[in-house]
Amino acid sequence: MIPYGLQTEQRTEPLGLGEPQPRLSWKLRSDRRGAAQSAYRITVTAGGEIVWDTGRRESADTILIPWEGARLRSATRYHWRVEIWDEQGTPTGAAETWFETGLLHPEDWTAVWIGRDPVALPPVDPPTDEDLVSPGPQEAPLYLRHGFRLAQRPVRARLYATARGVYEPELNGARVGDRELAPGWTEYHHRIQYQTYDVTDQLRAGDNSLGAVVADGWWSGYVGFDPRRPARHYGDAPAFLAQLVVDLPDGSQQIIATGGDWTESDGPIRSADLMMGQYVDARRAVSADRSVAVLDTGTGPLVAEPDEPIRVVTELPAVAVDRRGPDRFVIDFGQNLVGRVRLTLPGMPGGRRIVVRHAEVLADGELYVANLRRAAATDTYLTAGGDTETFEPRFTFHGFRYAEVTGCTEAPGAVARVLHSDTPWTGRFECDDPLVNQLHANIGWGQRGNFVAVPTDCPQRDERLGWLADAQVFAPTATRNADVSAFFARWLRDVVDGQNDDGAFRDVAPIIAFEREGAPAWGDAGVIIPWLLWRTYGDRRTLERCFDAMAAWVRHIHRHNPGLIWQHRTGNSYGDWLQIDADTPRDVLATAYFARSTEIVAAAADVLGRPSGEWTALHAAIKRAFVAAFVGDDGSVKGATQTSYLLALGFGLLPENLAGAAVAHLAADIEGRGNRLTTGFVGVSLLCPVLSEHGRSDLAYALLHQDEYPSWMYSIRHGATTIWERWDGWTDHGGFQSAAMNSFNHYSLGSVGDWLYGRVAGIDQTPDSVAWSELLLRPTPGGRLTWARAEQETARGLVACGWSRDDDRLTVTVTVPPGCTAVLRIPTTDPGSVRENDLPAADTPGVARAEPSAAGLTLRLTSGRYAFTASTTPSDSSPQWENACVLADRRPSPPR
Ligand code: RAM
Repeated sequence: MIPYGLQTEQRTEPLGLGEPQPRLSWKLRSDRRGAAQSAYRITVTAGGEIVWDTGRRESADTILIPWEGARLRSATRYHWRVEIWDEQGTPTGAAETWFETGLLHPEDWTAVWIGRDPVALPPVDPPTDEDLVSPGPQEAPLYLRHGFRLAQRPVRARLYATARGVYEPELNGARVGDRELAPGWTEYHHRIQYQTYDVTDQLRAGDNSLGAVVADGWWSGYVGFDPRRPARHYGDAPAFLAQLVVDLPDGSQQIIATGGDWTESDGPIRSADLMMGQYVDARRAVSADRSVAVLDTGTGPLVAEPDEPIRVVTELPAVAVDRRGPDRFVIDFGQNLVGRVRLTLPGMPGGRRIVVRHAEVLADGELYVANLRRAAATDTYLTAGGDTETFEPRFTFHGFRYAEVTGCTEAPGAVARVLHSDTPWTGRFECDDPLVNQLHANIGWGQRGNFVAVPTDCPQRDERLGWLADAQVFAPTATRNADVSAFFARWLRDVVDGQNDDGAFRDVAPIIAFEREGAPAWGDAGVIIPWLLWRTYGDRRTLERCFDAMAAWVRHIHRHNPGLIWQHRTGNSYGDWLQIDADTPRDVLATAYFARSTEIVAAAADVLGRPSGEWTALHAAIKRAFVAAFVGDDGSVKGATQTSYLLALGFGLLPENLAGAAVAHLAADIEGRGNRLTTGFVGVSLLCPVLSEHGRSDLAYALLHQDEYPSWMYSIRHGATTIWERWDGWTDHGGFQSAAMNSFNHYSLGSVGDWLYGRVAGIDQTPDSVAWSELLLRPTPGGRLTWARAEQETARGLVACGWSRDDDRLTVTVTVPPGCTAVLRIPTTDPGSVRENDLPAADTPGVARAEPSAAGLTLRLTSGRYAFTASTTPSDSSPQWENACVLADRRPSPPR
């Protein structure tokens, strides 16, 4: 057994950590059954000295162990090592990693904010949309520079930098690091993140120059669909702040910081905007220097960047370059993606104007851009002239599959550069149905494209906001695909920062355009996601930090709705957004979420050792009020929409004796429509999970395979490579939905991804399990599939589950990480037939218990890899069989 995947504050080797008491984690790997850690020892050194030694601790803990060592110093590299002992007490392995602190104290900073001097260059009129695409006199990006001398080559150098805007640092003319769109987007009034770079190798003895290019970004560019720019959201011009700390061989230290002695100038980038695109005149050099102005800070405090930066993560070559005229080409990258195009242009004279436009789809063979609304998404390049030139825009990103290039008579070389917050990818799902695999791929691409600094609704049009409901319905799926622990923990700070004095979360975070109180299912994300991070990653600290805000949200709803039916202060009350002709009553949806959030606050209070009685009682009272107001004696729920039933069942609001009837109503509605769904953003996340939970995986599979409108497969049949915003984004009967709101890359309806991992392949955890300590493995053969499998790199190690079936034999393979246990359900009508290598399951090493039932065989497993076979009959995936499983599973449990 070995420890691996060591992390500090949920990051691998973070440079510039800001947390004064970081938490240390590792994962475990072993092929041996029953392997478990019985003890660990952490030792930490800095500068050759031991700063923390836990000694041998008899403990199975591996996740987020809080720092108890000496107080951390700024700008210091800490090396840590963990040694572990197995369940026999035998030392079994060790691993090492490091982290480096950033500038931990405000007094560490000597740098000041600098920007364009309004006296040296008086402001011009704010640019119009047209100016951005084809700029007028304004010069948006700042080219900043400062020369300095070093007596010797440094032994170590760190650059700490940030911007009001987005920036790329440069040292001696070369770019520093590989971050894109730093410092990302936060509630800038509350916090602005700085980045740390190791620049030791980019400095030399003698003359050096430190610089940066700074563009508007979220700070002063177009944000959301608010037409104001220069934005009054944050500020009207970009600024920069940097501090270079150089350690010289003689032990001295030299600090170079932004200040009034820096210079500023124009350069080839004439304008750059996240939504509008970039305009470059490659003939222009960085021009004469002007002095800069020292600015006030105008932002919240500087904080270290706590999560993965945005990077160009992958590249896709063009799959087709189609000539459409003497100097016009349409390029297809084969995938709707987020990033930009890198063009390699054949030699041509200087000043040729190359224009690149982007679109997600084609209409009549040409780019369809109406749905981008005011986002011009147009990059313009005036050639320098001469041999081959390369053009790749910066400080902007687009959502596209197709690009149109005009101005060049020979076909350009084209590569799509895909960028997003670089959350480590952790999940894999596969089955034998290529359409289902395509759905899974579409969900993954939706996640990539919309995890850009904050979780956004869409990446292409003039919106790209951190919508809360979208995030909460998709978050469980996101945690399957990638390690989004640090990403969401950071964004939750924006969510909490956005809460108003009355306790209301908002619809979006950071707050742009939507200042109203959050709507039901939107504001509730502020409660649901911290709980999800606790359940998935064991992140108690984030739960603790969010708890008061979570409780304040529930109090806010309660205060304004003392009758416990949430009908007042419902904000924009979007309901089951984008449902299909099945408008769930707003009070049903709202009250269900009120109950849900209250239930989570009660569970969180228990976890944190705070009083929970008030919340438990309130939750019970809301449930009673829900039933009294909305539920009939026959199990019907007001509105009788699929989503009415899904909320009532999924959030456990019905009395036990009515659940079966409600499931029957739900199933009848789906079946009555020829196995079609009507759910919008809110209901869809519960659809397949609730059906499976109530013994109707057969129906969940029917919805999965459905390819008539509305369905997931309908979009795939029409060429979707990402999840669409709307079931009817394009239909045979109506063509395009209204361009006013029709994104082809919105992750919300992709929330079914969680069910693909959790039920189709079968990876879940028991209700009381935290961070996958006790797995619940329920492989669910069904639908057209003959096999499915998934793997997930969890906080404790690799979990896998898969199944395959032929006429009469079912094979189930699972991996349980060291220290974890699993409850594995093998679906068979003949529990006695379950074997591993000819041994009956009960006698298999690592099987702690085998419980046969009408539902199949339930095995309690210790860690290890297993492969069981069972005899199977087609009836093994029938609803009756599943119902037996469901009954066996029933017991009170905290919210999932
Ligand atoms: C749309 C957004 C988002 C949704 C809101 C209500 O504008 O794209 O997905 O949450 O509306």
